[in-house]
Amino acid sequence: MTDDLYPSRVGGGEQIIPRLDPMVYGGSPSQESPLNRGQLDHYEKNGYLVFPDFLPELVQPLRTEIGRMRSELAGREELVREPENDELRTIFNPCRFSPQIDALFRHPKVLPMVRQLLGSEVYMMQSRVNNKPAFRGRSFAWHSDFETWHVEDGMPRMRALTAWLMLNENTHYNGPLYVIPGSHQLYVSCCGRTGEDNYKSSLRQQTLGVPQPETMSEILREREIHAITGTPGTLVIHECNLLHGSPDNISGDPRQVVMCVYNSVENRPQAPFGAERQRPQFLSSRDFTPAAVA
Ligand code: 6CS
Ligand code: FE
Repeated sequence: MTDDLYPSRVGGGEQIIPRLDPMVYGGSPSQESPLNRGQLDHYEKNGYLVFPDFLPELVQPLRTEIGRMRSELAGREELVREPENDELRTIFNPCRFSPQIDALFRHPKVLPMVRQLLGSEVYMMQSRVNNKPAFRGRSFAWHSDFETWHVEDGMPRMRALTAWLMLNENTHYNGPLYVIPGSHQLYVSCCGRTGEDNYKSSLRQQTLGVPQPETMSEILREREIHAITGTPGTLVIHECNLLHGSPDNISGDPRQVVMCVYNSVENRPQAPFGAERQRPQFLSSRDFTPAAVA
């Protein structure tokens, strides 16, 4: 077992500790590289990249696929409901149930960028549809994805990212993703301990791995919150340790995005660093086959 470089939920108090990993793993970009120096610098500094109008032609077919999965998967544990009502919040592992969603995340415009940022072959660790219905879609608390993947899934290092596609307009009002640019450069070691099957409640409402208001105030003293907005077909990539969250959707417009987490094949999870058992495969795949372009 490797050392725990990022202890969290191990019974101590909450503290900010340094990041020990690079943010961009690929070396200098060449003429053929999908991402140029300016884009790599933006990712390194801010922790995310936005590609407007990236794959607009896929939006309608993917929305149709999601409609189909909603009914076909009814009753399965991949479907997660909102904390306060019965609306659909998340569909996990859509890549398993939809060849078209699987193809999106192996797309020749997507996969090479991911490999470049992570500097290796990658495997698809988790996929999901996040659904924020009009009026009733609920928030996601501030968190670093990596914190959960480290503590609950055993991901050793920060060498993963999430790519996601907007399936309708993401405005300031319909519960868009909030990010804190630059926050991926520090790590919040959180308090508490992870109970058994924490995921059963955390996917509806996360309480562990959520920094306390005092820590968030400290982080926000020198940083800002940015809402990621865009038209359908916009692609976003965010780094695994970027602090992010999103507010309730009290607007009349739904918000729906489809996401995929890629992890470097050189960063295989091991035993969880802060939980008794690994989470199920629909949350953290143990199929480490390098993703191939479709
Ligand atoms: O559980 C996960 O893998 C992801 N979902 C949530 C709500 N928080 C942590 C992580 O981003
Ligand atoms: Fe997240």
